[in-house]
Amino acid sequence: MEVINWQKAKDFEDITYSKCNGVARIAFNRPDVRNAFRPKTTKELYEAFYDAGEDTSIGVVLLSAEGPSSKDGVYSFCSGGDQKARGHQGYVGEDGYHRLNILEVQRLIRFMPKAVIAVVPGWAVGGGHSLHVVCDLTLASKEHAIFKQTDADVTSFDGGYGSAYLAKMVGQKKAREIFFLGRNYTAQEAFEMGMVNAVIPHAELEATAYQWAQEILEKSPTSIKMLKFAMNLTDDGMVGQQVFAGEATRLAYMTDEAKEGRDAFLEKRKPNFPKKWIP
Ligand code: S0N
Repeated sequence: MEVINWQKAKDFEDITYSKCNGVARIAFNRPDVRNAFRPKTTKELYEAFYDAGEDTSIGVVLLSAEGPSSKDGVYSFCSGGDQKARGHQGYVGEDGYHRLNILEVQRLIRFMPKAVIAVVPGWAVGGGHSLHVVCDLTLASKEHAIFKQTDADVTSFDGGYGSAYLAKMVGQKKAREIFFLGRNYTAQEAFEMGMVNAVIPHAELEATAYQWAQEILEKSPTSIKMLKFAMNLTDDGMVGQQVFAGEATRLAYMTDEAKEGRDAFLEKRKPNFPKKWIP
């Protein structure tokens, strides 16, 4: 298997961010609190995802996690919103404002024109569970991954992609069971429900995720982008249509018609479009 030579892309406190051969790896780095996210974490996630989205040398993003915990050796992907950063109005940042912005991170993942793979080495809980749901693919550790929804235990719930989109993925009854009972599910159970793409031996998880990314990178970038947006479209309503249609417009710019439309305006004349109505 290829040696993966991750290069640090930027220093952060709550996450790590690195790149290698067309792949960006963004990883939670608060293993002692099961990789819970606080406002600082979501700010850093947003910045890293935005950078990966803009970087034309990057085609696939892995959302993973560092670990295990130095306290007890337990692995986690993410345990959602940091309950210690929660005041009575919501999650509080270092600046004293109540905002978490995890939903903005979700939207970046959802609308970025690149495949995003959740790499789940351990606990995926609460808002951490929702993040794996919103990623395009999920790979999970056979030995350590556990999927669980505690939103209804702590009254900090995701009524968007984390629940409603999950129901489209695993079915209404199963999604309601996951949220209403808050049970633990193994990687194999999550695979059988249809919310995990593959169950991977823990020692091979990261290398396998990188390998899946390399396979995707061999495909046509425009096809991957358009397929992702097409699959999102019906669930995302008018915004889904806007995102897909924006790419259709971009493709239309490349036609002779678009060139003629622009040139006619600039030359102050009537456009003379090619008289071909291709069916
Ligand atoms: C993950 C769990 C199941 C692991 O259990 P385990 O292995 O028994 O470990 P613990 O002993 O419980 O934990 C080890 C240490 O880690 C700390 N810790 C764990 N999770 C968190 C957390 N989420 N926040 C803060 N600390 C955490 C423990 O405290 C412990 O520390 P020490 O050693 O110091 O005692 C288990 O830990 C668990 O259930 N965790 C809580 C999971 C949870 O309820 N998460 C929140 C769920 N809700 C969300 O995430 C909502 C997200 C959100 O923000 C949102 C979503 C949609 C719309 C809007 C919003 C929004 O609010 O903006």
